[in-house]
This record gives sequence, structure tokens and C-alpha cells, in this order.
Amino acid sequence: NTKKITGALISVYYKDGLEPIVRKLNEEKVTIYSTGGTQTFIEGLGIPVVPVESMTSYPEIFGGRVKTLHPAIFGGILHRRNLQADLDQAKQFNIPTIDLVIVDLYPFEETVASGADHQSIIEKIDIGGISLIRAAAKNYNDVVIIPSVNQYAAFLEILNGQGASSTIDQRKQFAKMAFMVSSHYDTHIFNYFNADNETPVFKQSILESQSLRYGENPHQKGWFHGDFSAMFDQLHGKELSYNNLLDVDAAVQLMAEFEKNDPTFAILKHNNACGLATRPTLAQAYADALAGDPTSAFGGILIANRKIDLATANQINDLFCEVVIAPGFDADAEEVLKSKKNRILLVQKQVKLPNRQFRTLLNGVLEQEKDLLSESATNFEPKTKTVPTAQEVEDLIFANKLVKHTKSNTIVFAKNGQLIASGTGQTSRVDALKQAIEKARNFGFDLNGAVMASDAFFPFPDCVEIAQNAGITAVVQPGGSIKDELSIDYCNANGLAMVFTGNRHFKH
Ligand code: 93A
Repeated sequence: NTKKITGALISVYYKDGLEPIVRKLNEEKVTIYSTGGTQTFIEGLGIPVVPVESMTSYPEIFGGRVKTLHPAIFGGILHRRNLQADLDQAKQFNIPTIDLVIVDLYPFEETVASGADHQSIIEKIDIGGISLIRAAAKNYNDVVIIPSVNQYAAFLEILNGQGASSTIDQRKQFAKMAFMVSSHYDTHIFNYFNADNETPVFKQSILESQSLRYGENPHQKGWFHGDFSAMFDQLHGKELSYNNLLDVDAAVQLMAEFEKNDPTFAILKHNNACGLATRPTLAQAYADALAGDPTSAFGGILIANRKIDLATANQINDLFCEVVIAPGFDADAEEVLKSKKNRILLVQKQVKLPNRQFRTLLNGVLEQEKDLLSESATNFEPKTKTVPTAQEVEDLIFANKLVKHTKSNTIVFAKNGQLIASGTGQTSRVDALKQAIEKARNFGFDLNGAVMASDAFFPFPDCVEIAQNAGITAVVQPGGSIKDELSIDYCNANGLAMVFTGNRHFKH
């Protein structure tokens, strides 16, 4: 599947880096075709070159706006070498064979950045070059496309290694880079035309777009790029807002941890759980999730891992809440919940969500894999003389799942399958712990026998000491601090059980 290169079309804006490639092609007896400036450059190296004008019988016209846009050139690239009809037509119309295209596009991005005037910027929209790239990439079966200076090194290595030839894998790889170059180029043109910011910048991407009433606040515009209806059936209520969507995402990711549990209900506010409980019935789970923090639950996002029944719906109905998400709703339960006009009811479909996360910052984007690591008892490494009881192990697993979905720094308390309290998004771990203790007491919980989970290690033994004084009997944390021993010593001296997971679960 190796193909020889016999004819090359070279049209590059910046000539840097081209010389070794052209010399090698010449050595290999490849016919070189070229446009004005590139032709002059190659001739300057003392290498023979055929001007495109002699292929098209046209000069460059309209100030260079039309130089390569001609059937002789595009036919030379696009005719299929394995189709006799195409070969016959190429012969009939005197079309040359072009099996290598090297392009370096007009520097559009750079011209915009230089502060040039509008007309100069428009002139830097490359038409012929981008078409050459698309044509050669489309016909990667027969043609090698070098779409920018960034591919010169890889191509030179091929030339030096195997002469003027290419394999199908190499051609396909270059074609991929070609479409990357062309989409990147067009994105910059789009961004320039979208200077008024009226159109969302992701609009040209493969995602569907929908404009939202507003962004995080009413004075900010907002859009959602994605297909909401592929994930949820909305049975009732107003249109979801930007903040609703953030909460729905947090709720769905949190509940995925408890998918296989007994009936579990969670209430979220500002992307954090303020209540969560696992119980024999969903109605009980709801009641105990609400008990976790009835104040925060007002205006909250509710999610269940079971179909919502009438008993649960009747209880939910007393609460003002924004969204209720569940795998389904019994007909009578749905009727009850629909009594509030704006209340959003969502049936979650069984679809796999992407495992990547993106976030914009500075002038770029951060990308990472989602934190899909979830610990069970087998991941618990006992660190203390006292080991957790069976119930404590259950609660440690439970609290550790919650900690992963709560903003850092965080501390989570749990007892008998119920979230007792958490400290969320604090700048110090001790503050998160103190917040959790205060909340637990405010809502009338007895912390004796409750367990504690931490998203990251304890740098000092102060956390275990404060927790133990509040009644906590077992602790799960990643470990890994140089002062781990001090926390372990404190637990041993005071009868606390502590296990390490080795896995940190920051959420920023
Ligand atoms: O104005 S264009 O879009 N019209 C064309 O037909 C065309 N063909 C190639 N610009 C065109 N090019 C571009 O010219 C190439 O992408 C390259 O950037 C540049 C090379 O011109 P020269 O060889 O004259 O320096």
C-alpha cells in the first residue's frame, strides 16, 4: 500500500522550513508545481519548478484572489487513481497528477492579532489554500497533504526514510491533521466575525445549541451546548436555567454513586448535597434527606434512584423545590407534583454521559477525565488499633462517596445511611470540619457514633482531635501527609478507627 509521489503542488505563505523538503523532492525526481511567491523561492534554490499558470493557462487574477482555483489543479488532486473513468477523464482534459500538496495558509489569526484594518483582514481569508487542503485530504487514498509548517518535520522524516512515497496510514494521519488545520482556521474566521458576541462560540461545533434565558446571573447571556432531551424527558415545569443545569449535572453524578443502593434520595443546593439518605422506602429516604438540612432544601434540586411513588410525592409537595429528577414517576405521584406550575420534573434516561470534563480559563480550556474512581471496603487500609464496626464501614463508604461530589475543602459526616452534615468549599479543612459540626448540632443530630470522610489528607492531627471531641468514632481519608503518623497516634490514643484509601477526591 505504499504509493510513489510523482507530482507535488507547493503553495506556502511563509517559506521557512521548506528548503530541505524541496531539495529532497527534487532529488527524488518529483515534478514540482507552484504558485507565484513559492515558485520564485524554489527557483532561487536552483530547483526546477512548473508555474501553476502553465497548468491553468490563466495568470493570477484579482490581486491573487484566484491563483489555484482551477479544474486542472483540483482535478489533478481529486481524480481517483483506482477508477478507470477518472483516469480516462484526466487524460482527456490533460490533467496532471498531483499526489502531494504542501500548503501554509494566509496568516489570518496573526493578521487579526496585529491590529490590521478590516479590509486587510478580509484579504487574509485563504480560499485556494484551504480548498487545496480539503481536496487533498478528501483524496487521502491517493494524495499526501501537508497542511501546515507543523507537519514538515514528520514529512521530512518519511522522505528521508522511505524516499518520495507514502503509506495509506501515513496519508490518513496527515488527512486528519489537515481537517484539524482547516477547522481551526475557520474557527478563527468565525470568531472574528462574531466580535459582537451575539452568537455562542461553540455554535459551530458538533454539539446542538440552545440559548438560555440568561447565564449565571440575569445580566449575563447564556447557552447550553448539548442534547438535553437525549438525557431527560421533561414532564413538567419551566425551562431549565443555567444554574439548574449545573445542579442537575451535580445531582446526576452524585446519584450515580448510589445507583445500586436501596432507595436513596438526595437534595442539592449550589451543586452540593445538603441532604442524602438510603432507606427501605423512598418516602423514608426523602424524609431523612430533608432532615439533613431543611433550611437549605428550600429551592433545592431533588434526585431519587427509584421511581417516585405517591407517598414520596405527597411529602415533596410540601417543599418549594426547583427540580425533581428520577428514573420515573408513578402516574398519581406525577399528578401531585404537577400541582406547582413551575416545578421541573425530569425523567432520567439510561444513557452514558461523556467521561471528559472541560472548563475555560485564562485564554484556554482545561480538559480532564472525570473522577470515576469509587472506593469500596476493599480499598480501605486500616491504620489504627481500633477497626471500624460493620455499620461504620458501611457509613464510611457512604460518606466517602459524598465527599467526592462536594466542593473542596470538604468534610462529610454520616450515620446509619444518612448524611448528617458537611462542610463545603472552605479554604481550610478545619473550617470545613467546624462548619459540619455546627450544622449537625443546629439540626439536632447526635454525632456520637457518626463517621467522618475527608476529600484530602489531614496535614495536622487537629482535625481528628476536633472530630473525636464532637463524637466521631471512625474516619476515612486518603492519607499521604508527611504528618500522617500524628493523626494515627491521636486516633490510637483515643480509640478512634481510621482507614486510608490512598485516593484524593478534590473537587474545585
Ligand atoms: O487568495 S487565495 O485564496 N486564492 C488562491 O487561489 C490561492 N491558492 C493558494 N490564496 C491562494 N493560495 C495561498 O497563497 C496559499 O494558501 C498560500 O498561503 C499562498 C502562497 O502564495 P505564493 O506562492 O504566491 O506566495
